[in-house]
Amino acid sequence: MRATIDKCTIELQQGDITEQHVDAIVNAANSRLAGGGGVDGAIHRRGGPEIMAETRRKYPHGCPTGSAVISGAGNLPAKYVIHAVGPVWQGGGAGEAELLAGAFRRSLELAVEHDCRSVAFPAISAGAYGYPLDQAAAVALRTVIDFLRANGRPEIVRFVLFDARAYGAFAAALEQVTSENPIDRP
Ligand code: AR6
Repeated sequence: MRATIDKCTIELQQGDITEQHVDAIVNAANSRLAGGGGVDGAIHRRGGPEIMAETRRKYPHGCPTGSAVISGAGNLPAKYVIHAVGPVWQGGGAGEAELLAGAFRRSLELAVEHDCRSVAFPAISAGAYGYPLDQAAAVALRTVIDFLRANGRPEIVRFVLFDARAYGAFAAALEQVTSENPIDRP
């Protein structure tokens, strides 16, 4: 599924983010940038030790929740890995939506600053961090659409969803967001 915002495209795809041939892939990291399971585990496993060596050197204090930092991509096909830190779900009253939006916004800013034309995101916070998938999808898509409208870049933003349930949640949220706020949906 895809949607067009001005000259940019949002794509939804089911698959593995480590296999994406895009300029930057986004990691669902933790604030210590210490590695872990899920997307983070897959990225460091396939990308090799270079990635963590670089983040340790450049970001010894980690990255605050709601923000992101950038590194090279080691052995992965992408050029960069953007390490975004989403919030742990605590019921919705602890500023989770704003923190999740911040992680997406800062990732997109870093992508633009590094001239990335294509960026792939996972469903940040919707795995180990427990953010309800439908709500995570709505925040992610609204934030990306607002950013693309304001900045006209990056050209391609792809959401790579690991399973059919996550794909379905993002597809439903994209339908919903685009019907509230009509955009071109070929
Ligand atoms: N490609 C795309 N999506 C994936 C992949 C993959 N290879 N693997 C898992 N997913 P999570 P979080 C999906 O847990 O919730 C780590 O330990 C997964 O099904 O990776 O932000 C970090 O170190 C889910 O829908 O990220 C942190 O401590 C989504 O990606 C913590 O987990 C996000 O799940 C971050 O938790």
